[in-house]
Amino acid sequence: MVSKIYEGENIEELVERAKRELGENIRIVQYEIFKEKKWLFLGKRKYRILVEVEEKEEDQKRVFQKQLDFEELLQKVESIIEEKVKEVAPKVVSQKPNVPPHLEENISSVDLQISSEFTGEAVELINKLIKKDVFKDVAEDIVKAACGLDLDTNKWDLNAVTLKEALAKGIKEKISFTGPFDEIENIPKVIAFLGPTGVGKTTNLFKLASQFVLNKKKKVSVISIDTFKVGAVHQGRIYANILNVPFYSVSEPKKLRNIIDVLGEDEIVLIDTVGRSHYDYWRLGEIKEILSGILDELFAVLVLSCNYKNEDAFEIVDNYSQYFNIDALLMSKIDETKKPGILLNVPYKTEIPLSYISTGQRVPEDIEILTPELTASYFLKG
Ligand SMILES: Nc1nc2c(ncn2[C@@H]2O[C@H](COP(=O)(O)OP(=O)(O)O)[C@@H](O)[C@H]2O)c(=O)[nH]1
Ligand SMILES: [Mg+2]
Repeated sequence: MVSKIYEGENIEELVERAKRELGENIRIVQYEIFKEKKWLFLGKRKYRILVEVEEKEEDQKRVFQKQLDFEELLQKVESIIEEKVKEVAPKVVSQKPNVPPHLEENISSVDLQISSEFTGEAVELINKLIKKDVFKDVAEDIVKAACGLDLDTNKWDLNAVTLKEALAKGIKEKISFTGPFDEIENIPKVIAFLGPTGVGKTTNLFKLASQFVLNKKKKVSVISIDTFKVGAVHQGRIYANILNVPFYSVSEPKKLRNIIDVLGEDEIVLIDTVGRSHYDYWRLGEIKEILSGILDELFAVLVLSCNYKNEDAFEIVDNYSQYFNIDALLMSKIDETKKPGILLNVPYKTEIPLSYISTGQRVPEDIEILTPELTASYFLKG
């Protein structure tokens, strides 16, 4: 705030002067008429105005600059930490207690010779899957579920009409699917989106919010767990405004509990969480702490990008599983990869059901519910 006093004989001139010096947005907060004494006589009539102006733009710029400085500092610190984590990464991976049993074997596997139990189209399909980064044992087991024993050769071959049908059948048998969240039995009231930074939590949360509100006529509220308090919730607020859904930003467990308690029974609460880097796992404790009052009723969705390599995806699932009971996987960015092996490997090995898949950047269009058929289709393209 800037304030300044102007004095003169012509009020219009004073205002003009103030505007020239302080800008168009001035406010006149005091106004006085007086006469200056000159010897024994009273002088001419004069005006005195006190003018104030909000430094709105400048203030905002300054706050924004502060945020940028802070972000820059955080990024520097985090890139140093990331480097350090990378240095010790091999040790960390080999110590993981929950690494799926066949993972190490699969990663280092050089011998991709398909089991001689298979023949014909079954071999063709297994090969297709392996080319798309599906683990050999996963590919074989899924395909086997769609096979019958060929009596002539005594080997497994497909017994469905098309490859897609066969693969969908195998996937249906070996992997589970949640179906739309609002149609699950005992509809989850509170759904939290977890996952590394940039994976697509916020955008996909709002895609679903939009579906629930517009297509299903549900009541939805969005709560952002803000562990940084530096405006990371800004994006969420913008989407919430566009969609016209209530938006809260919370950083304390009690406040979260209170908000959820006052929301209607039939309301779906979508919780967005904010991460900063791939390696900020220590923040999971912080997120869990804020969610601590509602863990019992929480439906935890882990968002994974289909373009993650197998190793990274399993490491992420492993880390998040140490803090949360993951109820569903939401797979993002299928449009960004031709080798979406993790789309089968992760649900197969971890037994966590698949839910939705995000197919692009457009909000709210680019999201679909995953079915065995749709999942199969991504492995038969190209
Ligand atoms: N190509 C593509 N981009 C996506 C997809 N889902 C999200 N994104 C983009 O990924 C970026 C990060 O998304 P955001 O939701 O902010 O990630 P968050 O940090 O996990 O909340 C944004 O630019 C999104 O538009 C997707 O399915 N395909
Ligand atoms: Mg986000």
